[in-house]
Formats: sequence, structure tokens, C-alpha cells
Amino acid sequence: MLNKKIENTFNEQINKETYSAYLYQSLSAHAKHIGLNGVANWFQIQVQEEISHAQKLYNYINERGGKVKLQVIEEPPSEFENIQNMFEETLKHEEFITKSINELMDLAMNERDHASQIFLQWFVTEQIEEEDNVNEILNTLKLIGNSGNGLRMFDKELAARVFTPPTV
Ligand code: OFO
Repeated sequence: MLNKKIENTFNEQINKETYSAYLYQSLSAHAKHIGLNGVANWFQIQVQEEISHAQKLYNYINERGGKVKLQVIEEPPSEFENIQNMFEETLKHEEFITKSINELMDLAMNERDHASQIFLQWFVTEQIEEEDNVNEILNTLKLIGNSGNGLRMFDKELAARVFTPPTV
């Protein structure tokens, strides 16, 4: 059985993951609007990933005899300066999520909830990958600079991204 403190914090994390999906949906819409269909696709995959993260937490709370409680989702930004700014915002958000997962892990450790620590390990690893992916994109964008051709190639590359549902 989950203790209340952990249950509440896991419910807050469902909200953060759902907000992540909402933010990336907004970034995808913006990319589509400015004609970057590959970037729009990349963010769409990101939306599906975030929904799967929220679902993982939802399932876990239920499995441990807790109660899922959904909360209000904040409005995400809808205007972005340029493509760099879109991915900088993404990195900033992922760093915020990493911090939140680490705090959840600290809580599970303090509460001596071993099952939650094992469960959260998946998220700890996932956040390494999430930040790494975005950092790589930001480095590529730096190299591209103002090259229209480079940006077109980059957009094409992101069009190939597909969603792979998490297995664990
Ligand atoms: Fe982007 O990893 Fe969940 O929020």
C-alpha cells in the first residue's frame, strides 16, 4: 500500500507528465504552423511518450492500492521565437522533470518505500535519455546556423522518428 505522502506526490507527477504532453503538443502545433513538419512529428512522438509516462504512474498507483487523482493542467506557451528557442524550452522543461523525479526518489528513500525506488529507476534512466536527445538536437542546430538547406535536412531527419512504447 502506498503511503499518502507518496501517493500525493505521484499524483502530482502524473500532472507534470500530462503537462509535458500538453507543452509538446503546443510545440508540435507551432512547428506545423511554420512549415516544419519533421519537427512537428518529433514533438508528436514526444507527446505520446509523455502520455505513456503518465500512464505508467497511473498504473503503478493503482497496483499499489492508491487512488489516482487528476489535477488541473496549466496552459502551455504557444508562441516561440525560433527553432532554437523551441528546443531550449524543451531542455529546460526536461531538466525540471529530472529534478522532480529525483525529488520523488529522495522521498521514496526517506519513506523506505523500496518498491517505489525500483519503479522510479526507470524514470531516472529515461530522463538521462530525454536530456541527451534534446542536447544533441541543440548541438545540431548550432552547426546548422542559418543554413536553409541544413534546416531542411534536419527537418527531414526528425520526420523519421517513430514512437516505441516503453516495455518496462
Ligand atoms: Fe519528457 O519525460 Fe516525461 O516528462
